Amino acid sequence: MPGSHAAITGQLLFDHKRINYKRTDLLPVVSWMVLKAFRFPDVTVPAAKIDGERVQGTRAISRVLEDRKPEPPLFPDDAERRRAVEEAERFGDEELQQRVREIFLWSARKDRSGLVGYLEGAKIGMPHGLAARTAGPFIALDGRSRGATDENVRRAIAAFPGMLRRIDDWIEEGILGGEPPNAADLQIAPSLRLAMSLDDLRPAIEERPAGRLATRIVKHFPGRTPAVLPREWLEPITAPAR
Ligand SMILES: N[C@@H](CCC(=O)N[C@@H](CS)C(=O)NCC(=O)O)C(=O)O
Repeated sequence: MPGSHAAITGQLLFDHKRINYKRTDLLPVVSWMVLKAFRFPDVTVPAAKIDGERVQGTRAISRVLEDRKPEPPLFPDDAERRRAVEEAERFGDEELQQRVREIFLWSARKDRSGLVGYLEGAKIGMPHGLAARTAGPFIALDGRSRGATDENVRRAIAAFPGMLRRIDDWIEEGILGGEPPNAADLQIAPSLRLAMSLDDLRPAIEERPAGRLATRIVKHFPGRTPAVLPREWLEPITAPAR
């Protein structure tokens, strides 16, 4: 979907390598069946067919693309810097992306009024308004299957300040934020942009280096979700630093 952070990373990787691709939009949950029908081993996007080979997952895609078309590079040549970029990419994939997903799915389940925006430009074979209006059970199922529980969401919000500090530090050290961007920039920026589409989280992100990096890399991110999270859950990101 246009508002899927992992799928945006997939697109940015192809764009970075200047490789043309045909994008197929899939509604969440329906995507599980379609990906199985196309014999992908897992049920997540991005899932790509590259020269006939099925490649699934943002980190698998970045490696296959780097291997097939080394220029422009996604990873630095220097071994130590490469390890640092790979660690930042891993963090973006395994930690940040999932925490943001939990918070987004929980929030979208509470208030679907902004959902239609995340479909901007999608070709899904039905009017976007209808898809958004009937999305309730799909979001609920997706939320359950991806662990968007109260407990996980509270934990994700509590982890947010530390994750943002880590990203700001990487920017200061030059591991993130260089020009052209590397695989870790392209992994992390879409997750930050999805987080910034939530009115509850945007103020804690947009004015810091992490937020500016995200906006530079993902110029336009579709969708917006109103503030719905309980105030006390948000204390870790709203309380003034002591
Ligand atoms: N961390 C993996 C997984 C990506 C992932 O979970 N993608 C989500 C969309 S953002 C998905 O396919 N969700 C399927 C679903 O939950 O219905 C990656 O970066 O490729």
